[in-house]
Amino acid sequence: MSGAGAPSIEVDGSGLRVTVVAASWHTEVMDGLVAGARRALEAAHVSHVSVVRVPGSFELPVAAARAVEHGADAVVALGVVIRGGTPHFEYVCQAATAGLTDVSVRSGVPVGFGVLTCDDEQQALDRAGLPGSREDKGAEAAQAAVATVVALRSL
Ligand code: DLZ
Repeated sequence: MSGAGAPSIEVDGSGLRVTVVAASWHTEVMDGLVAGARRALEAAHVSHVSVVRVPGSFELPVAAARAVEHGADAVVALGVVIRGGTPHFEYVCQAATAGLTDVSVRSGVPVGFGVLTCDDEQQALDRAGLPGSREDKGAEAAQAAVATVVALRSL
């Protein structure tokens, strides 16, 4: 999937409580994603930000569900899954994607999807919001989560 066509999102998230749930595999990329999400939330004036680390992307849905139970207005889910030589990649990606979708749709709480699913580490670094990266997927996921809270409130 290309990053071309991404919208420019500017929203005011003042007063919102946002929880960032972040996996821990692939440290350098994850540090970039978490930092990007923090920058975007600060730019959106979100002052109540908490970050919860879980071991892997497979654990993101249960952490997102708990964040919702604890009153988060939005969740930002961040992870990096790198394809290996076995079908494990597909199972972890599928579980994370389906689980996060389920949490969001069932609860009505937006979950920004910042899980990178890449063929190799370079693809992930290119999207991690680090110096030299072409894209900042942590920031994009945070902006999407906050923008969706605002959009849902207008309905
Ligand atoms: C096991 C595993 C593997 C092989 N690769 C990744 C990965 O690239 N990214 C990631 O976030 N997690 C990976 N995991 C760990 C699983 O997500 C999960 O934490 C374990 O299977 C334990 O439940």
